[in-house]
Order: sequence, then structure tokens, then C-alpha cells
Amino acid sequence: MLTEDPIRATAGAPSAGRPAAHPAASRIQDARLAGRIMTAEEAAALIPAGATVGMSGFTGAGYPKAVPQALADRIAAASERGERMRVNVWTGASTAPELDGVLAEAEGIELRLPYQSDPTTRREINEGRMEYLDMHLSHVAQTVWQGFLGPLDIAVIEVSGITEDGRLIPSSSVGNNKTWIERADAVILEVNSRQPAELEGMHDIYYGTALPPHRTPVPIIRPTDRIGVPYLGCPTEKIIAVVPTDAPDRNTPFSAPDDTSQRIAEHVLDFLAHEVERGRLPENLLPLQSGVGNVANAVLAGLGEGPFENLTAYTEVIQDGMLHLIDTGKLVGVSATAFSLSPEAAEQFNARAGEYRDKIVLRPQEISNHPEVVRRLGCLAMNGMIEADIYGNVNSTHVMGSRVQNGIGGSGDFARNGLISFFLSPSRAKQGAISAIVPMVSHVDHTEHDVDVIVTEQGLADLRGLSPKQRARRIIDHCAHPDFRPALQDYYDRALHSSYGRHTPHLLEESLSWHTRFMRTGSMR
Ligand code: 0RQ
Repeated sequence: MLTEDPIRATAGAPSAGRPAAHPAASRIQDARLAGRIMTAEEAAALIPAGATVGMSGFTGAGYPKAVPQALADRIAAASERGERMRVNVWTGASTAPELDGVLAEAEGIELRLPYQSDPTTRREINEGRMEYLDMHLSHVAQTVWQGFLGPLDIAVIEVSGITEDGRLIPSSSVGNNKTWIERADAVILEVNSRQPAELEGMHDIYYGTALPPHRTPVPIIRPTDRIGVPYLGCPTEKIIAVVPTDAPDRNTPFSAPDDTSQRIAEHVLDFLAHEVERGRLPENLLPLQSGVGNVANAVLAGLGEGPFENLTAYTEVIQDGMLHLIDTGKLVGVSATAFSLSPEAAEQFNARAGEYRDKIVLRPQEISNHPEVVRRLGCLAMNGMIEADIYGNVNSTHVMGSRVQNGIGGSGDFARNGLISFFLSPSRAKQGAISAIVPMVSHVDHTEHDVDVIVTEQGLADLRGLSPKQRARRIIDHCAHPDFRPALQDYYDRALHSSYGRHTPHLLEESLSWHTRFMRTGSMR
């Protein structure tokens, strides 16, 4: 949790004389842009009602920290006057209370994309007051370039500095910033002096993307290959405001892995060791992709204790576990698009950012998650899920088929294209009332064709090379919780004998009854 209100404490000083004293002022080296310093309120006033705004930010890192609050204040003031003001908000991924939270609270977002994890935003979406477009994170830039999402009016981008010749030093995430800057009619920059100056040189911004038929291969052969430049470019005339800030990223506290996460991690580590033994994976494995959250961190912590050396990662986010693996020398290189650290890990990173520079590359999310590169490198994709069904279809996004939790994020980019796609989850949710293994998922994000390995604390089901009926037996036996296993077995046995077809046996009148029972009684049992 933040201990101070970063917006009030650090937003740019009033334009009447004080900006030069702001700690971020020395980060604005370009004299032309120093002349455009203004307050967050002045900058927010440049965003018209109904605008589409592309904001920086990815998993709580590198999002603008002052302008969204000022915009939310404007929206709230308009509402008090009886006027309705709303904007469309595009980001890299999830942001923070100071962006999604305040704008959602003000009911100021008409449409949001592509990934969020903010409770207020989630409430607004699920109560039908906000439109939400959930997309594969690697697809966002090309969809924007194709024009399906309409024009982008303004980009609001956090950077960690501006060089003398106007190049932008990216912040703790890259996300879609390159695309937002290129596509927006006007750009507002927040220059955040709290981001370590040593971030300079860590980024790799690739300017070689194009739409078909002009696309050429993305020339990444090893996870940390650098194929671009360390700076974002933006024509100076496009920049209409520069707002100095001095505020930390929202960093989610990290709790030590619980028993369930640890058991899931143990199953994954045993499996990886087995794959090495069988000669199917090299001793240093293949580039790791790991989702966010405690289970992912537990797997990374387990790797820290395990026998694997010289590991690499080609992933979206760098969380605590990855930093720790770098510190222990086990992880020799990471490609990502953002950090997602606890306050303690962020402090440690900020103090020693320079030491990490040759081991970490931060890229635009269309490259960090690029299907071509993920397939070439053979990533080991490990993501969380809401539920899986007995045939291996996975729901990552919707509770009871209709309430969105967060979004698909990058899980699909990696699950479909990685060499081995793992989905990890406790076998039960909500104090045991819900089974994560169900007869039929209530929403499909990853089909049976994209899911190789399902892991719960009960065990691991390796589904590679198995037919639907073989998969069902393995998932029920290895992954279901004993409280639900007999009922799953019973469903499968009856389906086997009275299903319309015997290839993927189902009892359609019953297949979603576990979910309807939960909605009716509060339990799937
Ligand atoms: O709800 O917060 O109300 O307690 O879902 O569940 O167990 O804390 O697990 O934080 O790892 O999230 C799939 C959401 C899992 C995540 C998901 C409820 C549960 C809890 C969270 P509460 P946990 P996690 C890289 C990859 C998609 C994006 C992705 C996710 C809450 O992993 O968003 O993979 N994945 N990106 O109680 C009802 C069930 C449930 C359930 C869990 N079966 N039914 N509720 N919950 N299972 C990162 C990015 O792309 C940026």
C-alpha cells in the first residue's frame, strides 16, 4: 500500500514559477520540452470529453500517476454539474488504483482494454456500466494499426527521463507505449523521478513491425537479443504537456508461498526434472514464461532451490521470484515488458538497477509476447486458471461464465505458441465450495488443443498425446480434489454410456449444472 497520496504529493507544481524545483526537472534535458512543463490538472484539461486515451502501464508498473487522477477529478466535477464526461482507456495491461481505480470510481470509463485487475473496474464491468474488450496482449498493437479500434486521440505516457535531443527513456514497463505514441494525435508525458535513472539502456524498442504483407521476421534468436533501440521516439511537436512526478509504482505485497502453491510448484519441478532426464528438455530447460501471482512465484522460488542452472526467461513480467533467481545466478537473462514487484523487491531493484541492466531486456508487449518468437524459442508457458474441464479446456477469465475476473492477458500468446503449456491452480476455490476441475468449463479461453499440462496441488496431468477420453481419466485422477473426484468420475462414466457421441462424452443437460448449483446454493457440491 502507498503510504502517501502520490498524486497530491508529487504532481507537477503550478506553472507559476515552481516547476524547476521539482525533483523530476533535471530528468527533462530537452529545453524545448522543459518549456511545456505544466501541472497534472492543466494537462488533464487538454483531454476532451469522449476522447480515446492510450495510457502507459503494465501490471502496476510504469503507469501515469498524476494525470489520470486529475482527469478523474474533472469527470467528477462534471458529474456534479450534471454533465456526463467519459473517456475510452487503452493500456498495456493492468495498472493501479491511481489510474483504473480513480477513473472507474468516477464512472469515467466508457470502454477499457485490454487487461485489468482493479476491483472497482471489475465491478463497473460486471455491473454493466463499462464496456470491456479483452484481447491477447500481443494482438493489441496490430488491431490498433488495422484501425478496428478507431483513432487514438491522446497518449499519456510515463517515462523516466527525456534526453537532450528529445528521446524518451522508458519507465518500468514498455507495454504499448510505442504504438500509443505513434498513433496518438497528441502526447502527454509524465516524467517520474522516482524511477531509477539506471533504467536507461535496459529497454529494447523495436521499430521493425508492420502489417502483412510487409511483415518481416522478428530477429530474436535468444531471449535477451537486442534488436531495437533503448529509447522511445516522439516528434517534439506532438508533445503537448510534460508533467513531472515523483511517485512509486504500485507494488503488490508478496506473501510467502502457501502450502497449496508449494505443492503445485513441487509437481511442476518434478515434471521438469523428469523431462530433462528423458532428454526432452535441455539441462538449463527452455525460456520460462511465468504468469503473475503466488503460484507463479512459488514455482520460481522452487527453481531457486532446484538443480537447474543457466536458466533464461522470455516472459511478460518480472516478478520477485525472477529477481531472486537473477541474484542467485540461476537465471542468466530475462526478456519481459514490465516489472511486477513487491515493495521490498522494488526497493532492492531500484537500489541496484544498474547491476541488472545486462541481464534484463524490456520490450514492447507485441514483441515480449510475439507468437513467432515464443514458438521459435520453445517457451515453457506457466499460467494460472479459473477452471479446467475434464477434457482440458481452460477458462482463465470468467467466474460462472459471465463475471470477468481480470482478462486473458498474455496467457494465450504463450499457451498456444509455447513448447509446453502449463495451467496451474488450486483444485478448489472459495473455501472448498468450488471445484477448479468441472465437467465443462463455463467459458473457454484456451482450448484442449492449447493445453499440455494441468497442475493442482493434488497432482499433475500430462495431456500430451492423449485422446479426449484418456485426458478425462488423467485429469480426474490426478488433478481433481477428493471432495469432487467421485462426482466427476460419475459424470464421466454416465456420459460415456449415454452421450450423443462417444468421442468427447458429455451430458449437455448436466454439463454446466455444477455452476448453476453454485449460483443457486453457494456450493458446487
Ligand atoms: O478471488 O480474489 O475474490 O479471493 O479468483 O484467484 O487463486 O488468488 O489465483 O491470483 O493466480 O489468479 C486465473 C485469475 C488466477 C489469473 C487467475 C477466484 C479466487 C480469487 C484469484 P478473490 P487466485 P491468481 C501473465 C499471464 C489470466 C491472465 C494470465 C489470471 C481470484 O491467473 O488473471 O494468465 N489469469 N496472464 O477465489 C470462482 C473458480 C475460481 C475462482 C479462482 N474456479 N471459481 N472463483 N477464483 N478460481 C500476466 C499478464 O497477462 C499481465
